[in-house]
Amino acid sequence: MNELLKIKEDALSQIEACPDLKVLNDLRVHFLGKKGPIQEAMKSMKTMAPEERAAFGQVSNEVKQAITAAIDEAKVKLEAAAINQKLAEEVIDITLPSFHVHEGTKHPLTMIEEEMEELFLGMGYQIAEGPEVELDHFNFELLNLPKDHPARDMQDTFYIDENTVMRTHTSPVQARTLLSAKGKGPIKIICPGKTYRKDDDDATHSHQFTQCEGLVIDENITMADLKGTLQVFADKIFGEGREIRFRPSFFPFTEPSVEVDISCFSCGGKGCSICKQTGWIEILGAGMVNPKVLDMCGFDSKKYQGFAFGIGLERVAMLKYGIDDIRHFYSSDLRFLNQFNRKDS
Ligand code: FA5
Repeated sequence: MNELLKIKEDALSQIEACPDLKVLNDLRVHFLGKKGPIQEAMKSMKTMAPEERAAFGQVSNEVKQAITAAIDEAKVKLEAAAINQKLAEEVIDITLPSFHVHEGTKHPLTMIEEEMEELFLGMGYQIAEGPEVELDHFNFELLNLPKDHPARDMQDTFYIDENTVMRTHTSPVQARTLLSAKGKGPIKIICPGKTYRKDDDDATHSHQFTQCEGLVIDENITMADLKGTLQVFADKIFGEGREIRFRPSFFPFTEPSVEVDISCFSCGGKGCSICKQTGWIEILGAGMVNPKVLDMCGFDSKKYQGFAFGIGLERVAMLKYGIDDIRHFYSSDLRFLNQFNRKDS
């Protein structure tokens, strides 16, 4: 019994003097563990008389409980002390000058894209998406460009394999949207997105660029609807008072097809260096959806007609912001990008 009480006294004084949680844990293992002094003392119970054994057992339990309680209490104190010490060490000096955090700006292409989305959503369009790694079937064949069609040369293509390409334009989304509508109009979508062509990079060409496709399908849609829509687009993006004109062109997926020019926003049509003295700037390709495309994509071309257009967004941004080289968009040069702070535009 005396031995037990001595163990208790020894344990309690060591626990009280314990400097940190690690030592406290070592004390717990030592005093309460299987090879500890209490267990050792309890071995003598084997030789005790039953009443003595019961009394000894009771005292040893009390000693264990007292040590456990002292350890728990010390643990709470030491934990609090450790937190306080950590907080004291980590005091924040609020007088230190802060790091300057540079505020990002939106990329000019993102700004144009968002402006267009806002405009067309306001006119009841929906935004469609399609894959950038596209099947030849959607990029060409369903757009009336069968294999070996000479018009395929109009777009120099990155082939992944015989049947898979990096999409050369956003027009495959037309085919995908028509097919998923299962022959039932109306459809009004735009699709902004990345496009790829094996063009050599220069001031006006990039091997990766951005287009925004537009597609409207319904009964009784005419070229006048296309012209009215593009007039609204020109007014909104380039400012009121822009005139637009259609020039005959060719795309296999539209018939008739047009190139669309807007009157020069810089000289108002008189002629300047931006419009190469013509008074007009070409901004997009468009046309009435070729009935063959409608038929191939499950629409009754006798009942439905529609128009489509494809705008090069770098071209629009270059004109709108007076950017002279398309490569600026992809250089990640902060001196260029920081000029486009949305708050000022
Ligand atoms: C097309 O891509 C047609 N899919 C557009 C279309 C859609 C016509 C729907 C009719 C109906 P085009 O190859 O002309 O057309 O390209 C459209 C625009 O993409 C061009 O006016 C130009 O602004 C831009 N573009 C084409 N190639 C490049 C290039 N390498 N770098 C930057 N912009 C380019």
